[in-house]
Amino acid sequence: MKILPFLSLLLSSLFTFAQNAPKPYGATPSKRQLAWHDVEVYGLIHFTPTTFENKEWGFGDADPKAFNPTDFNAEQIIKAAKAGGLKAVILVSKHHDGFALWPTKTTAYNISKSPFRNGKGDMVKEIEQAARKNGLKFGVYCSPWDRNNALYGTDQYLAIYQAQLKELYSNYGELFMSWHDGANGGDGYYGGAKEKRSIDNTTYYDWKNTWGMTRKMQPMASIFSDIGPDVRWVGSEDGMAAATSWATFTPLPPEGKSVAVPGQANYPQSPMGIRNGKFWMPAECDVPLRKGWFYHATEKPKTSEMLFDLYLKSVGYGAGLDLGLAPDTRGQLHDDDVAALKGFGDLVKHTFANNLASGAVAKASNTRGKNFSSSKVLDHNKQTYWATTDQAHTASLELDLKSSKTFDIISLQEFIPLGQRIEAFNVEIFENGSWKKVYEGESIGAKRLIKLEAPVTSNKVKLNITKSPVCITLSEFGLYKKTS
Ligand code: FUL
Ligand code: CA
Repeated sequence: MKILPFLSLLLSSLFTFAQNAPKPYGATPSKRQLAWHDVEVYGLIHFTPTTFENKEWGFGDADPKAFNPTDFNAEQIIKAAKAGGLKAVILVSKHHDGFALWPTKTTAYNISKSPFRNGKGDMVKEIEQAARKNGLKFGVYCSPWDRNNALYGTDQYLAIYQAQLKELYSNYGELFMSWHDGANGGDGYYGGAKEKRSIDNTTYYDWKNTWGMTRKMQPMASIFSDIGPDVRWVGSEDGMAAATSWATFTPLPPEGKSVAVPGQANYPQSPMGIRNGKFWMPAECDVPLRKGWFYHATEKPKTSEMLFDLYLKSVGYGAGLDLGLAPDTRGQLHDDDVAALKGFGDLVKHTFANNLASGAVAKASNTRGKNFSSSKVLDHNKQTYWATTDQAHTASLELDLKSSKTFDIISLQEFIPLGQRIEAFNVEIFENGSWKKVYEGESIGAKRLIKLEAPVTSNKVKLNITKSPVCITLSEFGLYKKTS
């Protein structure tokens, strides 16, 4: 044997051994998207002069003096969010009314013209600091549509908008998200013109270069819009994705148009995503805690049970839950909101505190080897995972729970750094001497929470993966009983 081929054989087998992990499948998440997936539940705070006008969309003509919270308390808002289990907040730093909550150099229509902190305040800073102090991440939403700005609609406005983003990206630390919406153009104050202005949203905001700035200045900020690029809108403001949800997506233009941009896209696929879509682009389910995004005394927050249900239908379908928080005219969250958040946070915390699969023994029909053994689904670590050999595209994983357990939530997680692989599965429980199917589904992804109609009791549970284009990965398999 010649030494060279022998050496290369040796090297390549060593290499395969070290690289024994499955090959990635399809589009995979970036580092910033993986960080976003970890957040799961976050908040979107709306608080501008619009709050004091009791409106949803300020026209852009409110007197800055109207922005006068009687008892603003960033810590109160953040602590309530934290009790709700939110891991981050996004502050609407400028909404469609154009009022900037920080002392920007780009427009006179900003917080320095209000009585807040005698014109010396910076609400973006106060919220940011309170968030960080309490261990929450921070992000911003700066509305591209600006109903106050005299230059809106002209070719001079984009530079103003970009300068606003630049200030927000420079002065408030690392942002976990930069949130951009598609509400564009229409009537407004526009420096007193009080007219209707329309823009061509395919070109006006030059998203390619605008988001180029985001990438450069805030590389860890996931960019949200109707069409991603990092996180896509789920297509409604109801707070839920589709049960079968793919994190992959290819933004498509609406019928009759040639490009997809925020405010103009094809939305029917947004709740479910697109299997084998070009990009990893998970969904964000945004929904206000109350009926509107802004505080209105006549509205009530959703109950904690409703919020838990939305959690199951967003985070539990591999998406993120972005909950709208609306401080009242004091500049605090209403007691009812605080209670709803706390109730929701407790439901999630207590339900998922007790994994009934802990201490079980996992047995798989196929395993890729020691580093990918079935026990990896029970180690409470989503970085470790069970995987099958390259040839095994279907497999079963049985949990011996050692004693009878009663549960009504099944939690499954794929190892998403290698892509979303599984296309069909079912879950069986062992009951009266035979296996009984309790659930059948398609996608798993970052997290799949299955709420059974009624609790079941069993000492053995089996997951059957019945369809996958490639070998299987599974990070975690948990069983829970919802608390009340
Ligand atoms: C939408 C806006 O038009 C609403 O006012 C709100 O800010 C919501 C979160 O996004 O695009
Ligand atoms: Ca694991």
